[in-house]
Amino acid sequence: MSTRTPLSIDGVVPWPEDVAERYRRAGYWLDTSITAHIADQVARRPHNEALVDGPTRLTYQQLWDKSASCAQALLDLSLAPGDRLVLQLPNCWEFVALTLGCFRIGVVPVMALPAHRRHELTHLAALSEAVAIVVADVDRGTDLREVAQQVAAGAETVRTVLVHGELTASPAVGSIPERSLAACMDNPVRFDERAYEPAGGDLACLLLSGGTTGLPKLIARTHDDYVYNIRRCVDVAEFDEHTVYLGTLPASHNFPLACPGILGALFVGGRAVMLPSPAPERALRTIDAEAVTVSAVVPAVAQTWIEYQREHHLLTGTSLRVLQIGGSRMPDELAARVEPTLGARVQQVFGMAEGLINMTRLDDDPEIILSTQGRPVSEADEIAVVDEHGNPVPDGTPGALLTRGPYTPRGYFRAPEHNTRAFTSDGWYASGDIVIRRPDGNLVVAGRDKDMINRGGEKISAEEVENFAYQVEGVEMAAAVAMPDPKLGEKLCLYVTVAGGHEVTLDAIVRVMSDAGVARFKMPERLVVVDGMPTTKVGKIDKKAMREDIRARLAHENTGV
Ligand code: OOB
Repeated sequence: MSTRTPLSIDGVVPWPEDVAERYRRAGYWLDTSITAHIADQVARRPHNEALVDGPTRLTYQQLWDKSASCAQALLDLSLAPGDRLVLQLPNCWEFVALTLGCFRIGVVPVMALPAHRRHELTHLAALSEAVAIVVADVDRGTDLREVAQQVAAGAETVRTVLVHGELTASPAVGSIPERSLAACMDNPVRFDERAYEPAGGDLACLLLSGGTTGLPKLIARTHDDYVYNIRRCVDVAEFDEHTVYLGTLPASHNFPLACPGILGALFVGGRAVMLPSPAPERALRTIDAEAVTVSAVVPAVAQTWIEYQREHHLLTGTSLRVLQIGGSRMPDELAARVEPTLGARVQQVFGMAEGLINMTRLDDDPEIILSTQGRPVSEADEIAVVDEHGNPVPDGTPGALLTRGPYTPRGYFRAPEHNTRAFTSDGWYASGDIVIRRPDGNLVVAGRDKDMINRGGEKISAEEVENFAYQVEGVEMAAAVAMPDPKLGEKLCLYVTVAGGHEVTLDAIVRVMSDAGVARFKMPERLVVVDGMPTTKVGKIDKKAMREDIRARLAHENTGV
């Protein structure tokens, strides 16, 4: 247990002291760091395998040593406790070693997604005032080293670029020197661990919000709250030392990182297997080869695994016991196909980087598992389902979800204005989801009242895309809405009105966004030019009408009627 007082970082919204005290007294918050829990497992089973990435296999002791080397390298690069580091890596063992290295010395990783590009990374670095950025060399044809230099040019606090892979052969004059991440992994360790051990109240990491505003918000997760998040998820997902977890969604996402995910497997002495993509062939082969017992996927990925297995019968073993599915609403028909094809029980997970995690229990009745998104993982999670005036609605009636609890922070990082909208004055977080609470306590996600498109679990803020559309000449009004997609659930469709004499194309909009360095998954996939936007009675743009319009257009095209 740490005896240090937490570092104060400007812009982190704390829980009220009386609530914090209650969480401590109830044993929800232990005043321990994330890495202290993993250190226990290192001491207990140093020679057990902790992490697998292709041919690389690391025992608990080896992973621990690599993470210490990483921590030393960060200190040598003059990073100090409380400093932020933008972390963008594919799923690989280095991701884990570096994340643990950060945790051990109180450096705070900002969990960027692999798909992010200049636009998002610059924003994340500037908002967090990051002093370092870690990227892979090249990803899907983009030179991320170049992107990192652009980020450093746009966010002046960045003074270190760490690269996973090959360094730039001949860096441009004036660019920030690149360091090799590989060289950080075998550094002799000199720092005194006890002097750096974070306090429970210290910031552990900054997660990204699903995003309903122009640019992603950051969520400050403390060691206390994240440790509790992991412990509760470990219990409900029944992880233990025999767990072999396949990490195939991007590891920087809360779901595969900590619900219970990679960190959960390491908390209980299990093993995590890292895969950079959930593409079905390699994923199914890996499940067999590594005797994976559990994985976490979005519904769109579950569907590709089912289809692939039906056709190619790659899974021959019976190791896979549980498939956690979440991130977007799973159609009930899909849920019913998982166990017969993949041989794994379904665990629905309805969670958010902002905190609250709901899960079905492994021994729930099939009806609950197949048709609800589960219930909170903690008895201390407070849930309210309310109408548009904030009044509770009866069970069985759809309403907006509000929540509070020991791992749901009370505000976004450095976003005071947005916090007044997303949080009530008494600290409830309004998730923007419309849910039905059943009398048995399980929640069913019935829709949402936030302006976001959920593209197979990847969240896109409508406002962000609309802002880009307005940069295209001729666009008068723009509205981004979700259109149904059989594979991803939703895709982004953009409605525009156009000034006389102009022609606006989807290409032109996509070009503006790519030129600005926006992640590919946010690009609109369809453009609808209309004479006027439908409006509600009070004169607001009526997105519901547009969603119905695009649904009708697609149905018409598919049936040809
Ligand atoms: C997870 O986290 P985020 O932060 O990317 O997105 C949160 C939002 C929720 O507010 C909800 O709108 C949607 O994603 N969502 C679901 C869902 N799980 C998440 N909607 C319907 N059904 C579900 N099962 O997506 C996330 C974080 C931790 C664990 C699992 C998912």
